[in-house]
Amino acid sequence: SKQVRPFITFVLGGPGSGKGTQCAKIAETFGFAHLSAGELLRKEISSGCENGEMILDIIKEGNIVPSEITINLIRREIELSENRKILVDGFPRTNENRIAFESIIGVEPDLVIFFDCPEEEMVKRLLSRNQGRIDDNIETIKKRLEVFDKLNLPVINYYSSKGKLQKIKAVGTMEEIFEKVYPVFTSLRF
Ligand code: UP5
Ligand code: MG
Repeated sequence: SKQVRPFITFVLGGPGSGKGTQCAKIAETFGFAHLSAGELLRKEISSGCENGEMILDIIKEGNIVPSEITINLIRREIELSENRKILVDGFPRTNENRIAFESIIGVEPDLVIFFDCPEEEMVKRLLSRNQGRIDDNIETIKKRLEVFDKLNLPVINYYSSKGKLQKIKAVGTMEEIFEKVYPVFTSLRF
């Protein structure tokens, strides 16, 4: 029920590291709700809402959307969902995102997963995705990788220092990677 505090897992990793793919498997296997911050932002763009154009301009450049916007979208989804086991895919991107989430939502994640994938593998996957994403071109991919190194790695290091990080080497097939994800969730007690 809604009175129960949600169990929140942040799923992090560079662009194309397989966050979305593995989150779908986790959601299906372990009954989590899958909230992708990037998907929520892309829905805002296609809904033609007042922030849509600004969000589009930011995503096209591989930059980070203001915390307040992303957090409000995530909050709405958490409130709408009956599910108290939540995967937040691709957020927080910056320490500023992280601190804003902690203060607005008032909770810290119970678990943080980091899909660690070599850059050349991520680039290869993104360039062959072919789903018409506005940011899947080599110029924007380079920018996304830079922003990941500069702003997201510090978040990952923070959770590592807090003992919350599960780092998973994200090479091999999707199934091979999920074999490493699986025990992380079977060992949880809700
Ligand atoms: N694929 C997956 N696993 C594979 C494997 N093991 N072997 C071979 N291929 C594999 O996978 C990417 C592609 O690789 C797919 O084609 C897949 O089939 C294949 P996917 O699972 O989609 O990887 P993912 O890590 O989810 O990649 P994504 O491109 O979604 O990551 P990003 O972090 O770049 O994108 P996101 O949607 O999270 O964010 C997009 C933009 O939104 C950001 O750049 C930013 O501008 C903005 N944003 C914010 O501003 N704030 C936020 O909080 C979130 C996003
Ligand atoms: Mg994704």
